[in-house]
Amino acid sequence: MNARKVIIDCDPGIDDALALMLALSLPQIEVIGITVVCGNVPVEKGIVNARRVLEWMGREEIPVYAGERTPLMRPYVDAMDTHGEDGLGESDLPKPMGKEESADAVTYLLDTLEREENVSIIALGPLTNLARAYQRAPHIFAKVEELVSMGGTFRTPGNCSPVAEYNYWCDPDAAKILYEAFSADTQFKEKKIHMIGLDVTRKIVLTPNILEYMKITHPVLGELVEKITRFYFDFHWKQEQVIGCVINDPLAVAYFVDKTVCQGFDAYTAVETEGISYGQTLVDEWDIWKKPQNSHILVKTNVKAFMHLFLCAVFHANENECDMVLEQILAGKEDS
Ligand SMILES: [Ca+2]
Repeated sequence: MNARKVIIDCDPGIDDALALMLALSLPQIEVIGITVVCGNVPVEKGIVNARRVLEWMGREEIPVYAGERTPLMRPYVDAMDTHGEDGLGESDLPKPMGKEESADAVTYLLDTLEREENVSIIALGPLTNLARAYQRAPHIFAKVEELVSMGGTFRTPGNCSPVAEYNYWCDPDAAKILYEAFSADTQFKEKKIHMIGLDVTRKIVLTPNILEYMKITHPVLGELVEKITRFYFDFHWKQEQVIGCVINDPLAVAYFVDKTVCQGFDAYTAVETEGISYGQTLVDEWDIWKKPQNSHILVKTNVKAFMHLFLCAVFHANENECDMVLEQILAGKEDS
């Protein structure tokens, strides 16, 4: 199998850590670099967490680059209330050995896209690094093979305001620059931003039962996941009366390798940057504006297919056994 070359742009972050674990476990993906952006946590903490995950997965050779430390125009608001002061649920895990590379993330992104063919980006945080790269060299950034972005929301409420999801709310100007580019800049040649928004990610809940199964199939990684999600479990209970936690980012990775995990439609999408609805994604589902379509909006997801992929790839679950366990755990929840 020819693995596809991917740069993961992220803000780890508990669910980013889980997404990195998935990406590093899938034979379909070759993670060539990780770029960190300010988001859930400041860049310095995000780098430490990315390196922690690389250590857990025995992949310390993958380079990690420090990206933008503030959004393009707005003051920076982190999400450490959700992810803990360390970004990994106050898990107090040992510091990793490595450190970040000397080049900055934006320079690395552009150098790599210029030098190599068929490089895709999976963006799991605010789009600041990518917008900066596009602003600096549009013709190079437009070479990106595929861009999957966890962010935004179409029909379901936001998580930072009634209409806005955190990544695009944190840096709406960056999101706007990229969505506009994919609509108006012909260099992108019909490419779309694959928007994995809250419509689909909210369906992905890591429950105590699934966590228990992770610990049975791979005790070392299962216990790490338990350590980093405990805080997140508490947050979800207090905030939304959910037992377990929503894990947004891994779905973007799963969708990248298996397009049947989510279904959606093409549309023009605008990002609001002003007023009380800033960060909102306005999806022109009915093509009222008649603008070139810039996005593929995912609205349905197969929870069981995602969990199966995640558990088999990262935790080495047996395929048949995993099927049976998910039947028990997810009864009536598939294809939501
Ligand atoms: Ca993230």
